[in-house]
Amino acid sequence: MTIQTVATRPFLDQKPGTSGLRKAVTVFQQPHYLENFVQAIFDTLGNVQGQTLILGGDGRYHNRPAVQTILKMAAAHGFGRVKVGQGGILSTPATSCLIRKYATCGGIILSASHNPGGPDGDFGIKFNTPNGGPAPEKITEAIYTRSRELSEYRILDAADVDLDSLGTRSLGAMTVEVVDSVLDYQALMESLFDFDRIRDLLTGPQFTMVFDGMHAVTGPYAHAILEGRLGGPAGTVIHGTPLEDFGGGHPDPNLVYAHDLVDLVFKGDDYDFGAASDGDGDRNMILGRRFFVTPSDSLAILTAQAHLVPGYRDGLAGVARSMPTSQAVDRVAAKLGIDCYETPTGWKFFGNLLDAHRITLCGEESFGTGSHHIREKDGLWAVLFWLNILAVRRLSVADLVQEHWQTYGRTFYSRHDYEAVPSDPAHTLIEQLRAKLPTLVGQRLGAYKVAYADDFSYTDPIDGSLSQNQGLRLGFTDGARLVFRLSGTGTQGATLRLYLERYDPQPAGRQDTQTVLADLIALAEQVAQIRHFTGREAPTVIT
Ligand code: VG1
Ligand code: CO
Repeated sequence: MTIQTVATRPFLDQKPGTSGLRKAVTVFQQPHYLENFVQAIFDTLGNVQGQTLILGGDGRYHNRPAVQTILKMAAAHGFGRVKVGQGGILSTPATSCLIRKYATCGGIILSASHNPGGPDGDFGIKFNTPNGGPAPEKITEAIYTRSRELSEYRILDAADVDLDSLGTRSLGAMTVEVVDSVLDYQALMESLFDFDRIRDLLTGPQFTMVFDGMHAVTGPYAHAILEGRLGGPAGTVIHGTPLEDFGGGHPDPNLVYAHDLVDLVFKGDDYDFGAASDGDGDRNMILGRRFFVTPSDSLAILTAQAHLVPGYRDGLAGVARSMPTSQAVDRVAAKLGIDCYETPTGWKFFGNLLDAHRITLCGEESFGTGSHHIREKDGLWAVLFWLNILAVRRLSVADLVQEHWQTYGRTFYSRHDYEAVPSDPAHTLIEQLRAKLPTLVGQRLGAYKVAYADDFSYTDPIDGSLSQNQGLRLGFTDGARLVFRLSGTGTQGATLRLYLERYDPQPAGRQDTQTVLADLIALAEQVAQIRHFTGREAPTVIT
C-alpha cells in the first residue's frame, strides 16, 4: 500500500452554504471533486497525526464510495483512527454525539439533509469541529479558500474496507473501527429522558403513535429506540429502512413531503401522535391527531415544559432561536426570566452559546430543535422530548398546544418557499428590497406600522465575530414580522423564503393560519413584488 500524491486542479465552486457543501451527485462524481474538498478540510485542520475522526453519512446514493475515498485519504494523512458507522451510516446527531463522547478532532458527515437523493439527486459533505458542531464560518471560509488554490491531494492506494461487519481493521498504518450506528446515541437519549415513563405510554392502551423515517437515516435509530427499547408495537416506525434514493421521496419532514404520515394522522382516528425526521436525522415534525405543531411553537412548548424532563429538570440556562423563527419562545423565556438569543439561520451559530453555557435549548423554524446534549439539531431527541412530556401530562398534543396558547398567546406563523426560481431575478428582488428598507421605517402599510426594517446582522456574543446580510426583516409595531431571505442549501437556481408572523395575545378557537396571515401575505407581495421577480403565482411549499 503506497501513498499517492495526485495532481489536481481547483474547482472554484466549493463554497459551503448554510450547512456544508451541497451539489448534485453528478457534480460530486466528477474526478477529484470530492477528493479536493476533503484535502481542503485536512489542510485546514493542520497536523492530524494520530488523531481520531468520526465518519458517516445518511446512506444516500454515493455515500459508500465517498466513505471509502475519505478513509483512504485519512490514512494517507496520518490519522490514527477513523470511527465509521456500520454500512457508512451515521445520522448527523449521532455523529455529533460520537465526536463529543470520544473527544475526537472532528467528524465528516456525508449528507444533503432534506434534499432528494439518488443518481439525479443531491449529495453533500460537512465538517464538524471537536465540540461536535458544524464548523463555524471562519473555518468554512478557510476550507473554501484552500479549495481554490490546492494542486494535489494525497490518498492511500488500497482495497476497499469492509464497512458492514462491526470491529476494527487496518488501512495502512490507520485503524478503521466500524461502530454500531445507534448504541452511543441511544445511551445519550436514555441519560436525558424518562424511558420507563415513555415505555408505559407507548405500551399502554391510551396512546398510539407512528414515526416516519422517510426511508432515510433515522429508521435504524427509531426502530432500536421506539420499538426495541421503548416497546412501541411493530409498525410504530414506517419507512424505516434507509434507501439510497429515499424510495424516490423528498426526505423533508413537512406537511407536503411527509404526505404518507400526514394522511395517517390527519385522516383517521388511529393515531394520537405522529412524527417524522429528515434525510440525516436532525429535523423533526410533530403532529397530533389532525393537528400540526409549528416548529416555532414546538420550541416554545419544550421550553415551557422542560422541567418535566429529567435531563432538563434543573432549569435552563437560556434559549436561542434563529432570526426567522417565531417569537413564541421569547415569551416563554421572558416568563421564566432566562435569556433568549436571536441568531442567523444555521445551527453553527448556536455552537458558541451552547459551549459557553449561555443556552440549554435552541431551535429553528425549519423543523430543527436541539439542546446542549450535542451541537446539532436532533430529530429523534425532539420526538422523545415530546413523548416524555405527554407521558407525564397525559394530554393530547392539541390540548397541550391550546393550553400553551391560552397562557402565552398564539403566534401565527408560516413560511412560503419559492423553490428553484431563476437566480438573477431572485437576487434583484432582495437587492431592491434591501435598498427600499430604510424608506419604510415609520410608514403605515395597510393596518400595520413599520417599527424597523433592516438586513439582519449578528455579532457573536462569545467570540465577537460579525455575520452580515442574514435576511431582510420588516418588523411592525404590534410585533408582526415579515422576513425575506435566500436559501443557502438549495442546489438549483435560487430559493426565496418568505417568513410571516403575527401575534394574538388572546386567540379564539382554531383559526386557519393562512387566513389570519392573509393581509401580511398581501403586504409581502406589495413591498417585494414576489410574483414579478420569481415568475411564480404561488409558493412551491407552504409550511
Ligand atoms: C435550511 C433551513 C435552516 C437549516 C438548514 C440546514 O437552510 O432554513 O434553518 O439550518 O437548512 O438544515 P436554508 O439556507 O436553505 O434556508 V439541514 O436539516 O439541511 O442540515
Ligand atoms: Co437535516
